[in-house]
Amino acid sequence: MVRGVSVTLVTSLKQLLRGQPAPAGGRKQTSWPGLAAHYRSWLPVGDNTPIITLLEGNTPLLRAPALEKRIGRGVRVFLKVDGLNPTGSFKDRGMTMAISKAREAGATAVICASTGNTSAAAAAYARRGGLRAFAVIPDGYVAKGKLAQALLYGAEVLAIQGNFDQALAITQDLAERYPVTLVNSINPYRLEGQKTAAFEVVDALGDAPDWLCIPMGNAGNISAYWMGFQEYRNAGRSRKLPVMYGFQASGSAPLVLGSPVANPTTIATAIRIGNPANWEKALTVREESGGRFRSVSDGEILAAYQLLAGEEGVFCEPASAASVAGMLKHATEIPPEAQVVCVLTGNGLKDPTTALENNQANLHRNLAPEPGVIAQLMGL
Ligand code: AN7
Repeated sequence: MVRGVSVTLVTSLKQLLRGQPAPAGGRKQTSWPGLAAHYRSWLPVGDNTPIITLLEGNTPLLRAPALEKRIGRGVRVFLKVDGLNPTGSFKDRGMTMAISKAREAGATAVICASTGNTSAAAAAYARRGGLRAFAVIPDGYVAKGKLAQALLYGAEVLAIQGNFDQALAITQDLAERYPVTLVNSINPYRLEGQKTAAFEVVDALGDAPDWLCIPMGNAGNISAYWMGFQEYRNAGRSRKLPVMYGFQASGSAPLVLGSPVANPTTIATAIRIGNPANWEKALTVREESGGRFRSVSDGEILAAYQLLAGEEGVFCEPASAASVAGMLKHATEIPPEAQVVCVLTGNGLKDPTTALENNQANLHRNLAPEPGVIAQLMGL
């Protein structure tokens, strides 16, 4: 009993220190309140900020035994499964903040350019907050699930005959000339929200990992993670900082090549980006963390994508598998016994087309509805 009381007291004290009211009756809060409430003291959230939330964050950090077996040498591998956020990607972390701050500032409409996930998240949070949402996308290069989400969440979807980089340029121009708030990762509140993923990793491991592997498109997420790791280290929540490994698809690898790519290509449409918006920030992350930017081929991405689903039971989208493809490709660089976190940014269900066209399983169709026919195919 005494122990229970003291735990409650410590919890209340912590909440008081963070400027949060203790739950009514002094009871320990047991359900996740969303990342803006949970990490409130670390975020630009004030008394007048209406928090628009779908209870994003608090995603699993899952051990990956099949990957560990491949790498060996006592290396421990964890997957940050951010595809389990409310709209199925890490974008929700940034969007709860961007939309809350837009509402606080009195905005009535938001706009984004997107390869898909940003549009889904922007639409969901905007509508939840009573705002209009506009999404400018590259026609024909957004995975089906993401487009379906944006439409169902009630966004105005504007598909251009051009790529993401052109869509972003148009979007920035419109946001300057019209009363619509830009919610791409140039919006600083996006990175503020996304840095909470690094907090969660440290909270789960008790310290920062040795390596962090992450896919890069606009390089907003790698910049946000680095911000989170630094803030936690500076506050004494962790002792070390990870080495940051950013991976791009080889047909869309401007940060690896050191110059923009005019016509980016890759099966991982989420990161089909030739001129990243957070270019300078990304270079700073690489330098400060002693990290590396590397590219992985579509074949390597698809192999990691299938391995994750087939051996770890984790279905992520192709862009997310770039982090694991990169880790496996450069596994010999990982120190023995090191802890590695691979960020899985989006859910596999986002892109059913790629899954159906790239798997080793047999889909037996047009079968007679008879047990004998089925049993024969089962080979039992
Ligand atoms: C699954 O939705 O840019 O390096 O418009 O959807 O922070 O850009 C998506 C990017 C990685 C790259 N994984 O993150 C968009 C968009 C997935 C993604 C990235 C994206 P950043």
